[in-house]
Amino acid sequence: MKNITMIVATLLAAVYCGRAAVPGLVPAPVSMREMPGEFVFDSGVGVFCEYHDTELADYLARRLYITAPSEIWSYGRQGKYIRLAVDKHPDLPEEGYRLLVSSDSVVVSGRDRGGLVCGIHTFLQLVPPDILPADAYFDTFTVPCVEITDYPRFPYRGFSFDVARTFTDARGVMRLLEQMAFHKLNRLHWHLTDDEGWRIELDEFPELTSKGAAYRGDTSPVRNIYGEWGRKYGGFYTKEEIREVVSYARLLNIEIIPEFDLPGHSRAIARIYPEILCRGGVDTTAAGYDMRKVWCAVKEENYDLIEKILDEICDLFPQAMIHTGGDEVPPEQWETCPDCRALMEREGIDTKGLNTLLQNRVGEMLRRRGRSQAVWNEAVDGGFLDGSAVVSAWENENAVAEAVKKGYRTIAMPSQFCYFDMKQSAGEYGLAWGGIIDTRRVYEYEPVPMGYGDDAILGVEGAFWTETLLWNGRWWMDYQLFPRLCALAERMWSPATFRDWTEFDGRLSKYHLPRLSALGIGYRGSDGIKYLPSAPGNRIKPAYTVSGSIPCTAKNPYSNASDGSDKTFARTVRTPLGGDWFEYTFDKPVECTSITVKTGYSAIPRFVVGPAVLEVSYDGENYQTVDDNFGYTGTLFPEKAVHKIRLTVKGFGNGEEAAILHDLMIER
Ligand code: TNX
Repeated sequence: MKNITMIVATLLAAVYCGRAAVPGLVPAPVSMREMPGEFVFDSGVGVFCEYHDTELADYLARRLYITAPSEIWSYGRQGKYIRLAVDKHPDLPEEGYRLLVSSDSVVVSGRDRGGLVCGIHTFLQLVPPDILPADAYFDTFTVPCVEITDYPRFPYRGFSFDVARTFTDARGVMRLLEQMAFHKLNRLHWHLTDDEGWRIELDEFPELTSKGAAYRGDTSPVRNIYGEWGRKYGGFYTKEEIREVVSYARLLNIEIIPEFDLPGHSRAIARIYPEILCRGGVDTTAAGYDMRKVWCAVKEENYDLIEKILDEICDLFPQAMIHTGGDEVPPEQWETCPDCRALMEREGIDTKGLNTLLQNRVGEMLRRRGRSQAVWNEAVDGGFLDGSAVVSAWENENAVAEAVKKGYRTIAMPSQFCYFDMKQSAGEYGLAWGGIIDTRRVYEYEPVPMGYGDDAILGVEGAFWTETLLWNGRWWMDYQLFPRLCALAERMWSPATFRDWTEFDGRLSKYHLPRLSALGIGYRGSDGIKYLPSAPGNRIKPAYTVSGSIPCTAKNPYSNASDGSDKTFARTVRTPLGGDWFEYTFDKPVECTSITVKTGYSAIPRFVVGPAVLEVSYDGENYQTVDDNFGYTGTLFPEKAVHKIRLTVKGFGNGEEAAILHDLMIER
């Protein structure tokens, strides 16, 4: 009998221990033992912490809808409880934690505060997904008894977010922070400046945000790009908002690395201060994609200006690292500047060397302020950058290997695996220059260059560039990030040996995607269908024809906008001007919940129809206005069966040589 018990116990241990038993945590923990029994949460359960800083206890209580105030822990407590602690755990690496769920208590104990935050988020993945929505309320729920010991593979687990190309307000950034913390990411690389926008308010230079580096279109001095002609759009963060974001990030164990991108990608600031350019003349190009401008590397006044900007940035971001760009510096502007050429000749360097030289000066400014510098990999192409610099290696895996070889603290983020503005399959929206990147490709990525150990790199970073976000709308960001970010989080956190795609994919769909849904996060299903928080239902494809006042090209006729394919489009032979019109006529009036009209080229959002008036007709004769400031896309929620939809162009049109129309997106 004893033998049988032993055999059963051994078998159970085999089932409960090790990889096979991991019940759907993402990223997978280093070790987890399931135990019999469960913790039954009821209204008597409170959250306790062991030190006087109760903010994390309050945070967890809020997430679990515990209304009783969090308390400081005292030994000898009776009853059920959740206890948060920071124990030194000398055996665990930084940000490690232990989580013990037994039938009468939950104890999360971090090696440090970061470890505690990671442990709390593991616990939030153990509760039933129903508990996660912001408006959920449950008297009782259960959590399986487990013992977890966990710690990260890399100290730097980052995500880079471009708010310059398409602005996302502070609330949207805080939503991203929550999504990052849920996946144990700990660095937000906040891309705040670029050719297309300057998003950070500075006291010394209020014109940067007030005068138009933050806004485009309408009455702002900077004309529009990315389509929405005539419509004012954009935005910036006030200092107060930045402080709020920084403080929320700190709560969630996320350090923010602000990026002031220079010397390239500087058109927005140069629109306000043209004197920073080599040839100080006013930038007369009205609009267009990717108009890259470069700071003159010689003018001393430029360095004074950079000092002042860094003063304010350092004041707003108390943590150590500041990113100063250095990527994609077009050489022509320096090559044609007599002063820059003289400097290059004197120093015996080319434009790459000049980039490194400039970055070294900027790095020196940061070190004087007690800060460290991060740069894009091009900044170390032209010579030696101070050894303390961190290199964000983005161009390809070779750039990662090179930075490691040169001895820099390196962040691996090759675009071929880590850029979530890339398409997930051939027929979808998104860029493709880095390749088509599906979740499996991300999951199977190995960030450490061949022949090196894990400590050769500081960590890994995912990135979302937003040239295409404006065109596609807000939901698209969720769609591009999830579940690819879950896969990358596993590469950042879980041991290198955990690499079983089938297991991960199963864990994702069985356990983790339901959590994302519960949190209101949209994602791409493996079938390519978008699952959105607002659940638009199924797409239908009723027959209709498209016509207009301008002929289309032979290659891209109107019928391309009604052929049932999102890959084809109709393209007019000339620019649409005020009074031009386009019409979608259904063969039979269609009953549906929504119709989305999409215009413009999908890879780079140009050739939109707007500004225009979008109208609907239910009887085929009379029209009602849906949107009198249509830009590139618009959705109508019809009251009855729709007969026709019309777009009438306003004002000066889109200012480009053509307009592009896509199939309607119709939801049942
Ligand atoms: C390259 S990543 C860039 C960005 C673009 C991105 C688009 C990097 C340092 N430069 O400016 O937004 O490609 O995918």
